[in-house]
Amino acid sequence: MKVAVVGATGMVGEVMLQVLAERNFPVTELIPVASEKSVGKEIEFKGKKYQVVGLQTAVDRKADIALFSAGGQTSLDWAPKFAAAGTTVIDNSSAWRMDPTKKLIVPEINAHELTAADKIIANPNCSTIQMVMVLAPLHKKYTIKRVVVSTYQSITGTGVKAVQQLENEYAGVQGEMAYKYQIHRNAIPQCDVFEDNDYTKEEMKLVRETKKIMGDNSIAVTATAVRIPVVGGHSETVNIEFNNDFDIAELRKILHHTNGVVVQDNTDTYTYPMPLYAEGKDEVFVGRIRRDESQPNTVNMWIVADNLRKGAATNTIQIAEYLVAHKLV
Ligand code: 11C
Repeated sequence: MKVAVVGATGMVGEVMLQVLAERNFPVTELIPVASEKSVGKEIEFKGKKYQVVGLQTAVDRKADIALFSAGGQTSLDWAPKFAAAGTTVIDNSSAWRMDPTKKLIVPEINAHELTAADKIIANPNCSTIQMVMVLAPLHKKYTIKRVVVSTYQSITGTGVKAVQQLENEYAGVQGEMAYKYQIHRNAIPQCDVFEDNDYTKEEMKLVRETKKIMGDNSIAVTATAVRIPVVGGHSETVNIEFNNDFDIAELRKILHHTNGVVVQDNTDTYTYPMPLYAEGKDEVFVGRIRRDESQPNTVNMWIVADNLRKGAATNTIQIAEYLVAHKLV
C-alpha cells in the first residue's frame, strides 16, 4: 500500500508512524505530509529516512490510503482532493464525523458498514472511542437507556502546546498558554470550546458520536469533560442505565470476552485501570465495575485508554487494516 500520513510531524501523526511500523502494516511507499513550514524535514520510518512533502505533492502521488491528523480545516479543504485522486482518506479530525454521508468507525463495532465507495472515513473522538468500546457489547445484551459520563482527560488531547504549558509550569517558567488557566495542580472543567447549550464541543461529541457509532439515536447521553494534568490517557466514570436488568458476573464476563477490552477489576488487590499504566497500550481498560445501588438496572464503571493510541492512531490504522483485509482499497 502507498500510504500518506497527513500531519506526520504532529503528536498523533508521530504515533501513527509508530503504530504502522509496530503492526507491520503493508506500507510499500510512505508519503509523510505536513504544512509548508515542515516541508523538506526528514522523518524516520522503519529505519529509513523520508522527506516531508506538501499537501498538493501528496495528492499528486495518488496514495492508496491517506491517514489524516492535521486539524479540521485541513481535512475539510484537502480530504476531498485526495478522494478525487482515488485515495481513501481516514480522517482523525471532527470535520466529517457527523456528516450523514460519511461513516464514523470503531472497527470492533461497525467496520462491517464500510464499502469500497467510502472514500472519506471518519475516526471518532478519543473519549468517545474508549467509551463505546465498552458500551457496544453491553447494549447488545441489555439495551442501554441512558449514559452519564464524566471525563478526566490527558493534556496530550490538546496537543504539544499543552504539554509544553505543563512542562513550563513544572519548571516555574512563563510561556505560551494552551489553556485559559494553569493546568498544573488543577482540573479544568472545559475541554474545547462551548456550544450554545453551555456544553463543550467535547461533551457534545460524546453525545452525538456515541449514537452514530452504535446506530441508535434512542440512547440518552449526558457528559462533563474535564482536563487534568495527566499525559498517559483519558479516564472516564461511566454510569449506564439499561432497559433490562443484568447479572453483574455475566456483565463482567461479556466485557472479559470483548475484543480490545481488558477488565482490570479486583478490589482485594487494588486492581483498577489508571492512565499511567494505559500509556502506550492499544486496549481499552475497564474496572471499578459495580451496581448503582441508587437506581434499578444501572451500573457504574471506570474506563481508561491511551488517547493517542486507541483514541486516535491505533483506531485509524485498524480501519486501514480492515480496508486492506476486505479488499476495499
Ligand atoms: C481532547 N478529545 O482530548 C480531544 C482531542 O475531536 O479529535 C481530539 C479532538 C478530536 O481534547
